[in-house]
Amino acid sequence: MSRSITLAAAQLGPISKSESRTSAVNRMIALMEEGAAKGAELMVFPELALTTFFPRWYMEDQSEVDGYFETEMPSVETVPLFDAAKRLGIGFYLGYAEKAQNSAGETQRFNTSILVGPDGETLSKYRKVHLPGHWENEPWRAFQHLEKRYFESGDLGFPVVEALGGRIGMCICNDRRWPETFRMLGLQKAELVLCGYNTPAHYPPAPEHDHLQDFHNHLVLQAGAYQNGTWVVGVAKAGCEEGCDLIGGTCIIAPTGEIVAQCATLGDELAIATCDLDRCREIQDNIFNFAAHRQPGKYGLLCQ
Ligand code: ING
Repeated sequence: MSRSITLAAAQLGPISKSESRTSAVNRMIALMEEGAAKGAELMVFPELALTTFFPRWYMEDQSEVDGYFETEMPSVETVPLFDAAKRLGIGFYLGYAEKAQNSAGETQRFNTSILVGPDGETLSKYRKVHLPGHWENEPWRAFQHLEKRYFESGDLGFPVVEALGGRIGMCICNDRRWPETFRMLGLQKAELVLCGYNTPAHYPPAPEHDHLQDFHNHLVLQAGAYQNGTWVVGVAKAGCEEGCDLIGGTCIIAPTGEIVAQCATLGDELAIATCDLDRCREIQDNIFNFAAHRQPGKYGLLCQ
């Protein structure tokens, strides 16, 4: 009996600066309803899925910045999404900006994702480790990328949880570009890695690479899947959002590295596939059998 799970990669088109969280949630519920009708058991939404990608702007007023953060989850505006998930018996991955208090009472801000089960309970939380971009306003850029200014690097590691019949890990956007991300999950024998992203088509520090953004997106997702023998779901916030073109390329990738489903538009769209988690064994027991072939003793401290 195979351990199959039907996944819905739920791409979102642009979310404008003026669009309410309720509007974004309603769009996600519509996608969840569509996914449920097509047999989906797990919905994967993008990074920072409740608001526009606000790190594209320089803000000095902390209260303005904090307007993009959630202080609780579920929040008032996201309760309907959790309720829909329970009603439909569907789990979901959601990316959002998290404002939290640590044990010392200090405020912390993270670029966060959660995995929520079909009963509406949060099963896992991940906080983005690799924060791209810069700290201060750089007027030469067509748009800013101030994640380093608005977030702290994640402090929860790279958790893999047993859920929905498999071993599930999460990452967020720029994390997918770093092989360490997928290897940290692969060393825990992840079978499914969920990754939301907001990726501009234009990369100001190296515009000569702009035409490669879609290629690089699939390159890193497919490599991460193959080199760790895991299913990977990459989900975009796509389209022209407040004048900034974001790539699409939402896809579901098999442990072999093959793309088995992908979105064709830059709007709200599902890519759906039924994924046999036992197919991870084809890779994890053979070409990337870490116990048999990997040589951590030979990698030295440079690999720490
Ligand atoms: N966005 C981009 C990403 O890593 C980026 C930042 C774009 C880095 C293009 C390099 C090239 O996909 C986020 N949110 O991390």
